[in-house]
Amino acid sequence: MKTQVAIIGAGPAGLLLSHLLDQQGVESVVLERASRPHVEGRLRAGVLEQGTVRLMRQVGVHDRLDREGLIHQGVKLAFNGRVERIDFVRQTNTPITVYGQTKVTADLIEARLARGGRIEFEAPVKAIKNYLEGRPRLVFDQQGQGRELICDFVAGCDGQHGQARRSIEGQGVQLFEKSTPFGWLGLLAEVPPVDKELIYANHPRGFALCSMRSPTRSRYYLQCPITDRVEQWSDAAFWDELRRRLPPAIAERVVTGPRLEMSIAPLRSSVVEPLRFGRLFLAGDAAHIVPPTGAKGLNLAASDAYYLSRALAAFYADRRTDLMDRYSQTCLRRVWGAIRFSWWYTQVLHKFDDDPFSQRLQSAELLYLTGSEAARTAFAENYVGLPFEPFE
Ligand code: RFL
Ligand code: PHB
Repeated sequence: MKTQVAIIGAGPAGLLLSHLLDQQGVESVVLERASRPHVEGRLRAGVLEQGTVRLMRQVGVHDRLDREGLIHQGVKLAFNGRVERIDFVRQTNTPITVYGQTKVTADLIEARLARGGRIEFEAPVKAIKNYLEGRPRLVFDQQGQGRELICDFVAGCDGQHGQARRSIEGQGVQLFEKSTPFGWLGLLAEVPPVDKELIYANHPRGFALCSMRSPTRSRYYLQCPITDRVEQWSDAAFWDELRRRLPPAIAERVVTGPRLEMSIAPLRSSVVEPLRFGRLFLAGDAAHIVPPTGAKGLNLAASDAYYLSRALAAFYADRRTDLMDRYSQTCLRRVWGAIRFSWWYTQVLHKFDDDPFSQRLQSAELLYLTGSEAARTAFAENYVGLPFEPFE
């Protein structure tokens, strides 16, 4: 099997990249380890930056997004028993769109297949060969048989535990990492959200987040020790703890219901540098992980896909290599912007220890953030998404 660009992974990064390349006349094949229902059912992010929505529009995958995406003009922050709102539109003239990653992925897969694109499911890549010199070759399994895909370039969009990240180990890679001792316990339920907007809550018992997937479906999160297991948490214990961490006026409005899903996600930051190794490029979670607090993971996957598609398209159109040469640098600038914001926001909202000094600092930080026009603008600018770098 041969193609121009071999894409490993049918997550948001790989799928969006295949669409963007197709639009610019570049052929690709996506190899995905998991089955289609598994990929489409993975419950993860929920917030799309305007830049991500713009890319979905650009590739013409926006019908359901336009119908079902919830446009939010701001978010609420609950702390010290008060609730403050930051208005994104007022501060930056830009809203966010609440639309689940499951829908993003399902929409991109459906459109890709409808346009004759190739996505091979249940086709795990076992090895990436010759990417430093010569023609790259992917070795993968399909229906119990070993197969090969020969290509000009490889896009490693296979997430944090994928083959791309494994392949580059020991090649002068720099790894930057910071972990936290806690995670987020998430619960999805078919109940109306407690508020029209997202509520991020800082509380002495720990962080809580009220989010949603639709006007009838809610997604809530609680900070928990990373050692907690989902089996330890009953639905009743989750709802009780959530209400304790919200201001009373909000807590009494929470509508509870049985879980559709419950899971624990770790909170950590990690970046590998560089993102390019000869003809292999890393994009999305394969290259970097952000704690979910800033809602940046999926959006960074989208901006990486954009930069990579432009660089590869410039090569095929005009044999230009400068954008590929700059790929790592261009992506990393936006990545570190998001890492900075997500880390700062995680620190401001979560309970790290019992030190009263840290608690006073958090309180001062939140009062400044919500009280100063300049701070609100800086927050909004980051939350709605830093600009994509112009290409020239
Ligand atoms: P993905 O979505 O992980 O997709 C990678 C794909 O590669 C496949 N794969 C392979 N395919 C072939 N051969 C191999 N050897 C392969 N190894 C792996 C995988 O099956 C998968 O389909 O990466 P991508 O495209 O970079 O997208 C990134 C986003 O998915 C991610 O940043 C966000 O979902 C992060 N994230 C969250 N982000 C938010 O903004 N808000 C959240 O609430 C949020 N919650 C989460 C998350 C990530 C989680 N992970 C990774 C476990 C919750 C969880 C649990
Ligand atoms: C979500 O709805 O899953 C969500 C929203 C905002 C975040 C993280 C996750 O910061």
